[in-house]
Amino acid sequence: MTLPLDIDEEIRDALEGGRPVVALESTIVSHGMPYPQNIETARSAANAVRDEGAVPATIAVLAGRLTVGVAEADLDSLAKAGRSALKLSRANLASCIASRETGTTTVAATMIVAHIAGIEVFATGGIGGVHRGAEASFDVSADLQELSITPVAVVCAGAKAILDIPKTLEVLETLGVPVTTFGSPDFPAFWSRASSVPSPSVSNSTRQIAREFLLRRNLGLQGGQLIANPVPPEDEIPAAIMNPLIEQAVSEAREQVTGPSVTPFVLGRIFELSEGRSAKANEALVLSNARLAARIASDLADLRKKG
Ligand code: PSU
Ligand code: MN
Repeated sequence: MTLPLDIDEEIRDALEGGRPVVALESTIVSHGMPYPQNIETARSAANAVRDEGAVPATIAVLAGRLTVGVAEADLDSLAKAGRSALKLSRANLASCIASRETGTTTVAATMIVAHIAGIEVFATGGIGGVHRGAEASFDVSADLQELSITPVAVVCAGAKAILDIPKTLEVLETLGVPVTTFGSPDFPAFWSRASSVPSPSVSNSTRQIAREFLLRRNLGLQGGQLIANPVPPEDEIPAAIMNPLIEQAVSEAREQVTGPSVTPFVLGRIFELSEGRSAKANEALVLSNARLAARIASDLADLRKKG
């Protein structure tokens, strides 16, 4: 059985010509932000990738077909579907294809599809991780395991404080996933640049990050790497403002939801509780990540050309 895979022509050309391509996920669109901010952010992220000279490739599953480069009209439908869209990760990707359904891809599923298409760099907002209270709930995102299996470099703004950041970094270390923060000593906490948790490694050079990616392939080390890009200073929201809202959202989630619904529920409640205040920061950091990912992809394309 052949895989139902549609790669947009511009993306296919770029990949065949060794030009830089950046994958973008779609669960952030359906489950990460409300409409219409979600579609606006998705559009600006794609434009930000183009501004830096790379080709954007938004990934989803449309009527059972793996789609690399979702067209504007389809992306708009996914944005409007919101949380009624299927949220796809490693566990349910194949069943969505088998039943010819439509779904949006999380970080884990986007990495899998990007790798199949030959895309090595991916930009998102925040990754999934170890949830607060995981010692009781065992809720650890499949994103972490995926980073240890699939060779894609993922650029994010750290992890939201809905997660337990020290535990998330511990698990990444156990899994052998390199974590590099771009230009700052702390692993960032999404809305805030600082988390008081030191990053396992720090870099100021996209070229060095690209070189590390290639070396890991040469060493035969499986898995990807995580690049954390702190939110731009002018857009950050102090932890003191966000923390009480996060506490409330997490405690409501504990009483009301389990499983894959936890992250979307908490993200939605934080948006409501902050009355959209967090939205501007969210959009700014996604754009900043898209730009950094495009620069890493360009360096990677360059290094590959030089051999
Ligand atoms: N964190 C965010 N925004 C998001 C997500 C996480 O700040 O949109 C989404 C991503 O798609 C991520 C997924 O891969 O949630 C993780 O879900 P879970 O914790 O159920 O693995
Ligand atoms: Mn979970």
